[in-house]
Amino acid sequence: MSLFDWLGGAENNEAPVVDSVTKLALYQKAWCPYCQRVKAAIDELGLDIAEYDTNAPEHLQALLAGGGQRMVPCLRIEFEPGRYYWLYESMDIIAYLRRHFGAGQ
Ligand SMILES: N[C@@H](CCC(=O)N[C@@H](CS)C(=O)NCC(=O)O)C(=O)O
Repeated sequence: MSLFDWLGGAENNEAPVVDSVTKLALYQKAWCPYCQRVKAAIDELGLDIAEYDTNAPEHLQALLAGGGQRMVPCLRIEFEPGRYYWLYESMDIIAYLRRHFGAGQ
């Protein structure tokens, strides 16, 4: 990981761009500090993004089935109806949200 990544500028150019936050959902856990970091960025950006707590078995199952890892946070991106990209890593999620849903976007 580069210094740039640590500073929050991580790049993930594979993650598909969508036109609305209604196509996004954050899989998270209340006590997870990495999730809190993402949620703070969501608040800062003023975004209204659905959140699913993976303490609920159905949400954990969806995350495992779709993303392949139980790790949170994970941003689910619906790039086509019913088709999802699963973006892990808090800094990548924050960079994605800032890049595509930040001020002036
Ligand atoms: N590098 C990851 C770390 C995320 C992480 O370690 N999350 C913990 C919860 S705080 C986790 O999901 N661990 C696996 C598990 O609970 O099964 C990030 O920044 O998002």
